[in-house]
Amino acid sequence: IIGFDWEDALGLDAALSEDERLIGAAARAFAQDRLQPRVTDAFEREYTDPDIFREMGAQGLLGLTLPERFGCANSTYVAYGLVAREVERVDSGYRSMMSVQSSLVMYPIFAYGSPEQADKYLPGLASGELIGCFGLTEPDAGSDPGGMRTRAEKVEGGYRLNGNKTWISNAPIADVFVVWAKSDAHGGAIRGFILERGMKGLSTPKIEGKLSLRASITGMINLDDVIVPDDALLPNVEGLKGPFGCLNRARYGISWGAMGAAEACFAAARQYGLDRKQFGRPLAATQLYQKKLADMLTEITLGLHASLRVGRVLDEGSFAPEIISMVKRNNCGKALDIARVARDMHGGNGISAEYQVIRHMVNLETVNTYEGTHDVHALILGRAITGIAAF
Ligand code: TGC
Ligand code: FAD
Repeated sequence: IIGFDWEDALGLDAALSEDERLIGAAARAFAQDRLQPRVTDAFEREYTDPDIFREMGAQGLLGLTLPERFGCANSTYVAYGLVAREVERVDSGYRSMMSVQSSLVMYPIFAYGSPEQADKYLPGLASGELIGCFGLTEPDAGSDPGGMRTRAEKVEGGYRLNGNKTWISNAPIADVFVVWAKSDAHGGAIRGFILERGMKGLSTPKIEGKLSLRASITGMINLDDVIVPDDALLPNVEGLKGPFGCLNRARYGISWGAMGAAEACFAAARQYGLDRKQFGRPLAATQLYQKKLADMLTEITLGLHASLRVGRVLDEGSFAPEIISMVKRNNCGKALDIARVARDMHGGNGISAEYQVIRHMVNLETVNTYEGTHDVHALILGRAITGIAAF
């Protein structure tokens, strides 16, 4: 008889390699020992500790899938997903810091950069000595990044960049900026540029007053006649497939991360229901409470296994981006539903920072929106299903 394990109902653990299991366990220990104790205070004070990048780097969690010669683990996308799950079990903001660094900054430098660019930036980004950010979104170009206004103009020995990026994770504390702009020297095509802190005309004001993802700093990247040298251009990609190639990886990681946040909410609601008595019995002894737990566990289990399958496909090397849209969209939407229900199951205590669920709930509002909103991913799938773009 195979016993039922509510923490691993369909045997995810058994489907992992030994290495993946070890990486997942190490990430869990790191997240619980180092991140969990500081998150409530960080969220309350809207404080992002830059040391977290160095701590993640020391733990080998940054750029996990990239080669060892850059100080990375050369591991699988499944392992990367497990790390995202463990970090986001604590807080979506901390996972955000990790995914931007790994998938949106290190990956494009590795995949589209010159060997010199890779050697210059990747070791520092892997150790967390350097902090990176990714500038695609603009005030008037969010879901439609093709409508960006940021321009790169050819000048002698380099390019002059003008424009404004907004809602950029890590920007106010970043050292390295992967910025996407339309380049006149390339017929107006979108190209990637690597910028550095301290360049004249580059400023990164913080966006204040977020009520979601407060432990992860967000800002703008303002480019006012910023001159970059020729070798700041990412030479090996042109067009929207550049940023989307990075987003595929980050969106995939988010699909695991969102399930980590959902698992935290589910486990908290289960324990609360066992501990809390009303009408002379534990809340968990009521049919409604149990139905909610059963729904949560089912969605988490299906979501995790779908992400595992997508991870295996990514590790095989060729994939349709739509499968990533499917798990990013589904897992974010389900995680948000689970967090809202878990919040309700905690009654009045559910709105308190101490019980954590409302922090996950408000964080997941962001996670459901960034890297392509829930509806934009529906439209990506709708286009693949019907052959008609309905954006
Ligand atoms: P479309 O015509 O569909 O495509 C233009 C070109 O891009 C290629 N492409 C992809 N390539 C690789 N992977 C993908 N997923 C791709 N999707 C598209 C496509 O093949 C084409 O290439 P080519 O060679 O023919 O030119 O483009 P569109 O303008 O119609 O786009 C529509 C849509 C909705 C798919 C797209 O714009 C979209 O995904 N919008 C959402 C925007 C988004 O996700 N922004 C994310 C900003 S970064 C962020 O949020 C970071 S938060 C991080 C954190 O803190 O964790
Ligand atoms: P809009 O595109 O204006 O969408 C508003 C609403 O309209 C949404 O519900 C959307 O689904 C809907 N909608 C849009 N188009 C359609 C359509 N055709 N049909 C039907 N409905 C539609 N960006 C970066 O580049 N780098 C980052 O590091 C980054 N970090 C972020 C961190 C945070 C905390 C947040 C909140 C955002 C971040 N973003 C980042 C930006 C994020 O990717 C965008 O917010 C997201 O892509 C949505 O764009 P938007 O906010 O302009 O919304």
